[in-house]
Amino acid sequence: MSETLENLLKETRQFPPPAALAAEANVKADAYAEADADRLAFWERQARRLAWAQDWEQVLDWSNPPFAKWFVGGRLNVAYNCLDRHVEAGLGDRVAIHWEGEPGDTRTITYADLHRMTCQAANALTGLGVTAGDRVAIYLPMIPEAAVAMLACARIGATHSVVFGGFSADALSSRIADASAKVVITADGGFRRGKPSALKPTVDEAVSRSGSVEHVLVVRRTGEEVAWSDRDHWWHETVEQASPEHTAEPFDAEHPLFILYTSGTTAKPKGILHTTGGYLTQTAYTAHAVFDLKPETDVYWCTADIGWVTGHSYIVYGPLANGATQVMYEGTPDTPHKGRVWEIVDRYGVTILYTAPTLIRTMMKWGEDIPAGFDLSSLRLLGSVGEPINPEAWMWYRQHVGRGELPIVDTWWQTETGAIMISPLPGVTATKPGSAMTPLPGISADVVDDQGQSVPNGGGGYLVLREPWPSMLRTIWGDDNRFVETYWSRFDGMYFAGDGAKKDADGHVWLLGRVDDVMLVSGHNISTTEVESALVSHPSVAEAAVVGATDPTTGQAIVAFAIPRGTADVSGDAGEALIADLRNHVAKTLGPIAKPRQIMLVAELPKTRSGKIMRRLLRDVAENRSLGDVTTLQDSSVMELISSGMKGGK
Ligand code: 6R9
Repeated sequence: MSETLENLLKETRQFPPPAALAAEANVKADAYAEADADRLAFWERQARRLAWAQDWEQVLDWSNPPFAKWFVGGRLNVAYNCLDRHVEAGLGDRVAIHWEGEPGDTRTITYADLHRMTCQAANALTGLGVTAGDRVAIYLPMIPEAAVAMLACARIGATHSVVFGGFSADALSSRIADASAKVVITADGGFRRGKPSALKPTVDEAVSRSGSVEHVLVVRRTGEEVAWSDRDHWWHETVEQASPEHTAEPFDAEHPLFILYTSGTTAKPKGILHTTGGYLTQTAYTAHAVFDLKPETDVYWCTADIGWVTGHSYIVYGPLANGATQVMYEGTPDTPHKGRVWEIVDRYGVTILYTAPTLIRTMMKWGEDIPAGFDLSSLRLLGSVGEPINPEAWMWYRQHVGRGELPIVDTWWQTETGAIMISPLPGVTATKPGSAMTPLPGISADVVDDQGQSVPNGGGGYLVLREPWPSMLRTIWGDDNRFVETYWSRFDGMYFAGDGAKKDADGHVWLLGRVDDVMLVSGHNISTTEVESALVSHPSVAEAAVVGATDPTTGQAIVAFAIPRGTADVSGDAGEALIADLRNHVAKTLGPIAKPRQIMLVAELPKTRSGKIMRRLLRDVAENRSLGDVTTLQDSSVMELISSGMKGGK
């Protein structure tokens, strides 16, 4: 990585925070110095945001690295912190969730409601024999019961494992088996793309293959016919009949809260384990600091699915620990029309929107007339997560969603980090389009070279974390060796995130994508992110994915897949002309070495359910191989389209 072309993109635009927001911001510039002066004392103060049944004796036990213990000896209940204490403080009538189903049905759920539903679910799970330490798999659509199920597990100390609704029976059964889940919570189905999409048949198949499941709890959402067996229980006949009285028992700060599987490159997914006290401390703090969350007045909306870590930390735990009011939406952004997201912002007066670059680029493709058709004046802060956000997508977001004035927080983090690690602070940081900027207070991230030496400003290398942080993963479920091997053995004493990054002349961090995706062209390391951003900076391109394909002359050659913007003419000769123009545009922006060998114009790109481009599959196409594992693909028909285009095309 040391050979990375330096500062390929000469991004010079910079936007200071709006003065009014800066003046009232939850967190000011002094937070950095405060945390630098005494990192552990800083996190100890953040832990005081929570209600503890018993204080900790030690902030951090790092005597056996990389196995960390935070807030040693402390005891607390996560659901108590997210619900009971707000109700006890007289906030029971505050709306916790404005929920909207894809067909347009709505529910308004207050903190008192959410508390009651969670207590009932906790009692029902206890009735099914679930006790502290047991694992419960959750396979639900984006309905309030998903949050209730998670909170009910937390309340009784059961460890939840949420699996994306939409993953195959294979993916679900291997996750159930790995965690030996005793109960599965699911629904008959959910609504996606304008029609019911069944879940229960997948659960039936997965459960029949894994021996551990004793009970399946089923929410009725679509009303479609489902097969039934002795181990199945309707949610409305068990949970909704259970007592709403339940006393939350405190658990150890290191009690396992949840397992969340990430797919990784090898076949067996990694069960990332998060625990209680440190996780809730950092998710609560970052929601407060990065989103400047004002629970009395804000209406917050994170568009993530609950099956992604973003849904765990920034729909369920972080916002609810802060007592926030939020929007939750079941369906896809183009059902029944392409303005659905903006219609929801308009209807609920959303003030803070947290979404992914994939959605922003999709909106670019659909054109700015669509957001322009709605009143977005309630918005005051925008966030991005999941992938590097290309500078032009960032500018489009600011211009067409943020009225050319709202701050954008580009938040870098991972399932493994549990909470946001690198991000602007909205009232402090002068942001640069495409940069996640600086590690948050209390976080020590760095960019290092092959030898693990910190690179100077202007240099590129590997992103690492030098010090343990409260919401760090504690291990890979059932596989301590793999935990050490995967994250802690590349560089001595540092956590290796697997991402490439560079520091600009001011020391600000730019993420360059997964190091596995870096291309080696004629001896030069070129990041996929930079070539993609160069393509997206062309006025006719909304979205692009770039891969390195084996090439007899250059080692690897750059192959690009580009989605034209709504307005671009791409038929016949016009398409050929655009491709030629794009190749030259990249060469001009980044240098001739980065000129793609081949560019394909496509309508869609293969993505995971959390919106990440699956470059691995595109590499298979570019190298004429049969496709690898597609179980985490959001829409499998996309690959057929792209493969046939590739064969028929050039
Ligand atoms: C939260 C989440 C983690 C990987 C991570 C990186 C990429 C996430 C990013 C970003 C650049 C950002 N990533 N946020 N890259 N800028 N703001 O996405 O978790 O699904 O585990 O993915 O996503 O490559 O390593 P997860």
